[in-house]
Amino acid sequence: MNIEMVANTLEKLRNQNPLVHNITNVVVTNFTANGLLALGASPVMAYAKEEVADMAKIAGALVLNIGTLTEENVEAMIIAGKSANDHGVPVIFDPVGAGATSYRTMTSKKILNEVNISVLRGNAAEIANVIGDNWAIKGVDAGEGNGDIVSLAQKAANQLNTVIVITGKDDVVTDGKTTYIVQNGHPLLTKVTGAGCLLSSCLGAFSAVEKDLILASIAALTSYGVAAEIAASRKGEEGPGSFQIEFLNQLSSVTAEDLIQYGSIDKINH
Ligand code: ATP
Ligand code: TZP
Ligand code: MG
Ligand code: MG
Repeated sequence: MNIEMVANTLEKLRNQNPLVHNITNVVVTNFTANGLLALGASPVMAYAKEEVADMAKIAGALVLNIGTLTEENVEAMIIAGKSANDHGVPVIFDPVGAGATSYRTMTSKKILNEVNISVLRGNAAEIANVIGDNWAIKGVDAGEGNGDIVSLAQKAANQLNTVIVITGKDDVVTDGKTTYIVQNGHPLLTKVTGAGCLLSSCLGAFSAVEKDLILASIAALTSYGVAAEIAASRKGEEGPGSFQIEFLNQLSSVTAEDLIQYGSIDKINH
């Protein structure tokens, strides 16, 4: 893989305008829809168990997010996930807050058992807790852990047989065999609620247009991180409010050339 392939994947997304079906949380719904639109995807939020199977099967990707989970929407997530699996639609899962309560941990495991997940994205604490490792979590934010995120991601990928994306200051992408680190991003993203959730939905948008899920994930992380860096350079000094708006602008205007110029992607040798 090279940076031109990553840049081409962004152009493919913009050309194809994929439909992304999200079952997400009440905190981030509007930001997620606007972020997907800005990036060049077509978002839909649909939660009723009577319709989720139909929506998931016509989508380019399905994104499941347990940020404000209820028994009802977990049931809908599983119905949607099975329909997506039956129709070859990639499923992204964001186990928001796994480890913070046993209900979130248990539900994450249940979804991973019942649905074939294409990409699992979370902070280090969420991924660790999903596979039964210890890592402190405060609500939805990763606490200090003492592990190495590359080993954690590889262990999770091998255990769950899926692509793992762990985000934080550096982002790791692995399928257990091939591993990359993406260093783009900006600390102001941690001051915008839903920055992780929107990223998971962007992973959906890229997975809809690129079957190689490692390439799709790297393209999502690089586009997202470079957009954040440009937004911070323009509006960061004004604070998180101005940054959030400028970040949406930059998700829409970040170019393939920007990724070639600013993308910071390293392959890890096993
Ligand atoms: P948490 O709730 O622990 O903040 P999250 O689900 O919000 O997790 P993040 O890990 O914050 O997700 O990742 C969201 C985006 O923010 C990713 O693109 C990531 O690279 C970026 N990011 C997070 N922390 C930093 C940082 N300190 N410096 C640069 N980019 C960061
Ligand atoms: N509480 C439940 S979901 C949510 C909060 C604050 C949003 C979490 O968003 P992110 O993207 O993980 O920061
Ligand atoms: Mg966050
Ligand atoms: Mg999160």
